[in-house]
Amino acid sequence: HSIRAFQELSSSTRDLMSCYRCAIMEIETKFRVLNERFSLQHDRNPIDSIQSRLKSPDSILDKMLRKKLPFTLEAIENNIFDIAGIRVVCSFVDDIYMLADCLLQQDDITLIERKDYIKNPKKNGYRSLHLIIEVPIFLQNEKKIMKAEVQLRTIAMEFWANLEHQLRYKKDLSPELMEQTSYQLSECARLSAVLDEQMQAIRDIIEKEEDSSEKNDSPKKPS
Ligand code: 0O2
Repeated sequence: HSIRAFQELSSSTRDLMSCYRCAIMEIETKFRVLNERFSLQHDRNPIDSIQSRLKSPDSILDKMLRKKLPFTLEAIENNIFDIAGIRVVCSFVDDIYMLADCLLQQDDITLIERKDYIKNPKKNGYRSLHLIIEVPIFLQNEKKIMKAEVQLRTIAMEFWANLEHQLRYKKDLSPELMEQTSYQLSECARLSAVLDEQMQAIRDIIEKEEDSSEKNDSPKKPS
């Protein structure tokens, strides 16, 4: 019944979904530009990969039902903020915060909500920085403000989240095995956080060394 209700909105739903796709394009471009400029200055890419997705109708409907919302486009736009989802995977934790700050400094971006699951991981060990933002899109004759969810995470966080997501759907496990795997997953999350910390520490040492050798190499003023 609910799927039919959703489909009956078809033409305006398609229009709304197209607007979310445009928002994804805008935000992806912003991150590509930041990556390009950073790599020019620092000779390395802060972004490993960008993956985007439009939330599926089923998943939107699930969320509407969970939140007991009416099936109207207005209710979707005003309550479901992750229809446009952009995931930015970085090599280092510092790059996550640097990119988030650069994005939020842009004068067409408005921050609606920030959830820092890196500083405050979820109970199961999930880590990522989530930003709900508003971005303008420019259509033929109008400007529309769209909401989107940006998830920023390291390669290690992405690896863990993907595996955890796969395993969460294996529902035929016995309660004992469930408990054991939950414990093991939280251990893996802890190890992945240690890995991130150590990789960051190594990079910091290397960059410091490069900075000081650049200073030493720069031509000295004649005395
Ligand atoms: P999908 O398939 O990515 O769309 P809210 O959106 O605020 O109503 P919630 O769940 O509090 O609901 O939002 P939150 O905490 O910001 O998390 C939303 C998204 O983060 C999820 O989207 C996942 O992509 C990711 N996420 C959050 N917690 C976990 C976790 O424990 N494990 C993994 N693997 N991913 C997580 P969806 O809608 O669940 O799925």
